[in-house]
Amino acid sequence: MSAFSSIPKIGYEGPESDNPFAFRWYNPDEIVEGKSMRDHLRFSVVYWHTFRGNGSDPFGMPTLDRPWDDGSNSIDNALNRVRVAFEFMEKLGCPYYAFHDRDVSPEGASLAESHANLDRVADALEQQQQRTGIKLLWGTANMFTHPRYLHGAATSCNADVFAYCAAQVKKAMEITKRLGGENYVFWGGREGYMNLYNTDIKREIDHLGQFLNMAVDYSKEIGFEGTFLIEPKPKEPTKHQYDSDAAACINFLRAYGLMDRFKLNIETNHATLAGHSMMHELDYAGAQGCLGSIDANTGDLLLGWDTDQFPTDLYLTAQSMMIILKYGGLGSGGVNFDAKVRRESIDVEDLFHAHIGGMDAFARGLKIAAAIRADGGLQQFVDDRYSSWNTGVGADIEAGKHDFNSLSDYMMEKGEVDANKSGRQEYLENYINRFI
Ligand code: XUL
Ligand code: CO
Repeated sequence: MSAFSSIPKIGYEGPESDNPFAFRWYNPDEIVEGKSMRDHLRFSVVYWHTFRGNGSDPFGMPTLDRPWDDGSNSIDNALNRVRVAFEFMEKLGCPYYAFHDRDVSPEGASLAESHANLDRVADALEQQQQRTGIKLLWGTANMFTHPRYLHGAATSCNADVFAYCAAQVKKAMEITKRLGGENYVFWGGREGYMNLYNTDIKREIDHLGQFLNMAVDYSKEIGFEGTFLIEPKPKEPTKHQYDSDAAACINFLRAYGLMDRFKLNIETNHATLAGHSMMHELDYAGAQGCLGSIDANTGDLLLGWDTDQFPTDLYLTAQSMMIILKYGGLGSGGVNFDAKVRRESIDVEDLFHAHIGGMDAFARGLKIAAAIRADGGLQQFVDDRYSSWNTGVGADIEAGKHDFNSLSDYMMEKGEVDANKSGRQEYLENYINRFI
């Protein structure tokens, strides 16, 4: 029985099309900067929102019409969901997906039962991957929903919780490896605090460092070579999460000797919760060699929480793709739609509109970014802006040939700096608008 029989296979029809079930910009085989759109964007559907989201919120009950889901925690329901999920991704033409262990399979009465449930569902995932060619972008472990994580996961004050997490990540990593997952994500939803009076920050962060080093050791033991990704987020559900933004994560990775094994999975709505733009977070991570993957979504400027909306803003996608292209692409990462349809968007059709819109917005962002790069005017402006560093005293400073004494002598003789030039922000904003 098909869950989406009324929906056609989504194909590329071009910008003139008025078919809401077609791509107007995402043309998987189209070559941009020498690579297909499919390979640039590596789109991924998330299991947790798209197949487990039901429209409930802190104030209201489920609203979404998902006729295939009986709402139970049974294995049969989980297996049926796998079938539907792959039918959806096939129709959409999305090459990747991502999941948490507990999205795909139910928590059991014991850890052993949870593991066994995951094994059974992984069999079905593997079969569907083989049937469709759809691949796993990343796996992860949900260490935030169950009450045992109320004080944290690897940073819990309860040592048993740390041990439980080790067992859970061990299993999730094994399953990710088995399914050919290209990355493994750590999002520390409960790795933070609600109150500092009861919190030993030093001990908690040390434990997190120890935990991730154990994960690295185990990946070597089993030969899992996917990229490890930390996903920064500053708050929600806790008041403060230790992986608060790209800079905090990179400092943590350096402090605990994890830089060579980890990159970052940057999420738009998390960037904005941290008081940054997505462009800032991507550029900061890229500059430090840590740009791994993105969770593509957006927030609402008028709401201060993680609304996880599908991205449709062309400035956002163009800026994101400018930075991604600047650092040579996402490597083993992808554009993962960690986004959910609104509670009011109750039909299965809305799942298609949401993903088609996000994919088109990123495809168009890619083309805009490539056009800006091909024109070269922006890069030329930035190069010129820093040209004082290419010769003379600037080049000598960068080459390490100066100290405070020599610079003081230089400036004492010169007396005043060369004149500053305009930053031309308004000119550049107008320039970018020519490509949108
Ligand atoms: C939560 C969030 C997570 C991670 C995976 O805000 O983004 O879904 O992406 O655990
Ligand atoms: Co996310």
